[in-house]
Amino acid sequence: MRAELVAGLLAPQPSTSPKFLYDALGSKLFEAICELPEYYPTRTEAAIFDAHLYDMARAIGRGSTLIDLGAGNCAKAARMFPSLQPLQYVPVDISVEFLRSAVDGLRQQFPQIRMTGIGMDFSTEMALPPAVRREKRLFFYPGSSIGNFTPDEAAGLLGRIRGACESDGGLLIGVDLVKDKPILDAAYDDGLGVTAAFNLNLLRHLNGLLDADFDVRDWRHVAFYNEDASRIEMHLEARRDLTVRWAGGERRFGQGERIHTENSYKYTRQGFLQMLERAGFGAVRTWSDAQGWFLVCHARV
Ligand code: AVI
Repeated sequence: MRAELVAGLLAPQPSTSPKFLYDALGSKLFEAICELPEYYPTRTEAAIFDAHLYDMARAIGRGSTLIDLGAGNCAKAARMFPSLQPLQYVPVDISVEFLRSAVDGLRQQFPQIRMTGIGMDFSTEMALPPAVRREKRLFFYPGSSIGNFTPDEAAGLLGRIRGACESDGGLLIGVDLVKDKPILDAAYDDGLGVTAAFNLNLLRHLNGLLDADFDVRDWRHVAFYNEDASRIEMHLEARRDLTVRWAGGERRFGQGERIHTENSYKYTRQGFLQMLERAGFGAVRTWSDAQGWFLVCHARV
């Protein structure tokens, strides 16, 4: 992790992986982002699920093994239990302790569902233990987190999910769609400055991980929709010439120089359906909101 971070900071165009945005405070700030009026994805996706839950359950069928990728507090999947009635629930997350307490709570509420929590970085591997039923696996990947991967990485992840679906599984996934630039710009640069705090908090996290001396007051949040690349870009920009030091190294940043901290790709409906097809999925059903801002897809093998 250290080597990866230092290599990113020393690159000609410095960058860090978006996973470093999520320390304890970063995760809380992301929860706050989801409450912002400008950040439409969370509430738009939730409204699609609320409106079509039973239609989705009919399309998917009951009695699946529900594998929740990046489960977090497991709340999104738990809302689907009454309609989907899964036989087994398998939340997967890199943050094991957080997952353990969420699953303990859910076990009391839904004693009839077998639950197997897994600590795994599913962006690089999809090794499910034998305790996970092979029949009717339903992978659940809401929140448009697929957008935080490059299209090549996203295609690789979809291919690995397809491989793990076996012969009768599927994928239920949420995807944020291309829309007018001012809406996207505001969603990632809100008036209250919560997204700015989320981005700047990365520097505090790096100070802890690298024993570095970033001063958040020397940096400013920059986020904009890059229409050519179909993605939101988040950066941290140096407010003045400065040198950052960490244990074993340092880098000089000129005023205006940026660290690229996150991309959030936006897809067209057609473009995403093609990606699912290329990954080897067959029939796809989709649900969207009236404005066509967000898409939920169920793809069968
Ligand atoms: C987690 N992910 C889907 C969010 C997004 O919209 O790309 C992360 C985020 N970054 C800034 N605001 C929200």
